[in-house]
Amino acid sequence: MQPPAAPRSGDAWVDEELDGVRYGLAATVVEERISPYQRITIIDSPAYGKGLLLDGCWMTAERQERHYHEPLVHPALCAAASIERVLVIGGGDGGTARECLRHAGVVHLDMVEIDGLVVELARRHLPSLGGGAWSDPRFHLTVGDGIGWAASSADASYDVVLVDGSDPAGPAEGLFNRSFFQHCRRLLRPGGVFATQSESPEAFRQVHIDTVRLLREVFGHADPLYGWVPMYPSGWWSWTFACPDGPRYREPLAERAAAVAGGCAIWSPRWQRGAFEAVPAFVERALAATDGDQP
Ligand code: SPD
Repeated sequence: MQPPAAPRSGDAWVDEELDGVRYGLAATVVEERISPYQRITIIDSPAYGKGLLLDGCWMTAERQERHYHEPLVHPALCAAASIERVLVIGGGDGGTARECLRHAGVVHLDMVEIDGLVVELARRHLPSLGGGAWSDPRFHLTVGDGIGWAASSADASYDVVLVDGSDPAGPAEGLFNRSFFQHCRRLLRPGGVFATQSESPEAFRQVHIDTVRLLREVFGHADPLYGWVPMYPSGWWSWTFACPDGPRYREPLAERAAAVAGGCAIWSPRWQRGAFEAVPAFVERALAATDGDQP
């Protein structure tokens, strides 16, 4: 991976502002559109290339997206008993689908993204995100409501369910609630694995803790994994993995891991083991208190 480059003359600061802190890049706005769901902004920055914001919040950028997509995808795809049928809810830039389809065992991937304009702009301006996924015959895109899709899909219809949504406000709010998670559990086949981005333990502390707690209640087993997405609020990020029949997501199957690890910039089996262990003490205490132990 290249180190970030210096600002160009003519670039302005493009910032996400949260609770009195700014997270910004020197960049030029390439295109901005209002969809029925949100404001979609495409920028170009010397540091991280072209990037995407939704309602002023950073989603992804060409030279930073691997920090986010690899940790969401590979612990789940390297652990589920089978990976024939995968569901991605959200993920309109295509990065999550691209990483899933690097696994040869995936036969059918449904991606359900609510905002067709995000897909259109990502394909036009950020083609490396989805890469070959958009034309892969295993890939099936539905522009529609992922929450409704989960509610109406048959029991035990997927091996892996991944949620790649934005923060819990606007169209993504319903991706953090009990009934949605209950449907995701219902969709899993035996040995199936669920994963979702679970916000920052620093910038979205309570949302993060509440999400891990709720997933433990709904699935029986759930664990957060910690990494870094430098452009996101605080830079410190998490993804939470859940499975009804035990924490099988913690240890990747060697053969599947070996097939994808060489093409990864961030994820490796060793990185994953450390990332599951890197639970901050305040989160560990909060979760232990929930489980009935002393904090
Ligand atoms: N605060 C940003 C959370 C965004 C998570 N989804 C990013 C989409 C990348 N595919």
